[in-house]
Amino acid sequence: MTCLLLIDFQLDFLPGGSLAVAEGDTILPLLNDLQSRFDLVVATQDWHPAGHRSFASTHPGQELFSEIEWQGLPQRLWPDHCVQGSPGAQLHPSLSLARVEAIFRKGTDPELDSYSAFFDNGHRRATGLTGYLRARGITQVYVAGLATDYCVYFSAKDARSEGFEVAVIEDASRGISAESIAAAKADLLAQGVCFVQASEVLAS
Ligand code: VGL
Ligand code: ZN
Repeated sequence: MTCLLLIDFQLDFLPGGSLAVAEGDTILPLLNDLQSRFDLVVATQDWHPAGHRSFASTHPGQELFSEIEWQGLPQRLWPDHCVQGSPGAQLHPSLSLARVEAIFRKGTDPELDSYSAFFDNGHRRATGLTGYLRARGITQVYVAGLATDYCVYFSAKDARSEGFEVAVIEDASRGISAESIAAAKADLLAQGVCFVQASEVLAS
């Protein structure tokens, strides 16, 4: 059984949003077309309380996009984004939700960031996604969405370490920096994660 995991296709990560991923909007048709090829479709939503510790605005004197240590974990400092209930936190209105069975929200702990759909960045708390997928007999997880080098990367990495066969749909994902996209891909390949193109999935 196969699952398509649609990561964080939210207005703040799209052109015009506060943490826009370049060309993020171009993957919308693929995210919609791919859904019919899977037994299960699940989406995620970055969902931070106002004043979240991943926001540079909560660390006066620290530079936007710099990396600090917070509670023993590396933390990149982002613009305010995906605040619970705000317009920017909404999924893109043209993302088809007809086949999306569940939406997993993450990043809700005010002090702790959560890039992965499975665990917070400290691996302290699980979101329940592993058990949810296992209960549905899922063995293969395909990951697509935003951003390749953060939430797609960490979700794929955790899916693999949780024992699923994992593929990233490369052209149905977009990332923040070319350098960290390359590093993320190298690490995932080393973990046994496959990289596929949407056309290969659509042809299957
Ligand atoms: C993300 C940075 C901060 C993502 C979420 O969805 O990749 N990136 N929060
Ligand atoms: Zn976030």
